[in-house]
Amino acid sequence: MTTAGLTLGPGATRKRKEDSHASQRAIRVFDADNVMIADNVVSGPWRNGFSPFRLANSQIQRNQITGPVVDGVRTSSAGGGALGQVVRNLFSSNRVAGAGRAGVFAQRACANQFASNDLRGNAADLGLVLNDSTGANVVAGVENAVVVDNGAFDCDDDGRTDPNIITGGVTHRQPAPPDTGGAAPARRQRVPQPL
Ligand SMILES: [Ca+2]
Repeated sequence: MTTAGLTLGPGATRKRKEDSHASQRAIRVFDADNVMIADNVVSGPWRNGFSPFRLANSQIQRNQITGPVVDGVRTSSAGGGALGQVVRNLFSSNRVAGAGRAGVFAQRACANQFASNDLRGNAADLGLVLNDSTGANVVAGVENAVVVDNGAFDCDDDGRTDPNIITGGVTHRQPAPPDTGGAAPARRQRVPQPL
């Protein structure tokens, strides 16, 4: 399956209002393996631009998402607490700008690659968030803006957490150690490194 070349703009507003579930995400892909999501243009106040659920071994490339209310890309978001993961996908050369929270917000995501995306110009300069249910993802590229890595998930169920790997010229924040208990998260910023 290929989803390519769609243009989803503010003109879809009326339809979104009529179908409030679908309205949440401009592009929703679920229970899919080995698909290509490429060259789509999403603009306007969608909640999330692209929201994959149980997606594996797929390529998400060269999509342009501007102005989502929350996130440009949001993985594994489902009502009712449905479980599933987004695994082993390649997100490359996508651009997200103007998001209300983050360019990419990843949860329940393992072993994906985020490469050469342009995630600058989102709220608080937040390009990519990997929450605690992520692991073994690889982030590369120099235009990711701020990357927050809270990954602490055991993706292969071997009893050990599988850290995300963050490279490139990014501002890398890691969570406060669990024993601090403070309200203000500690921020450790690394000097940008060449690829
Ligand atoms: Ca593990």
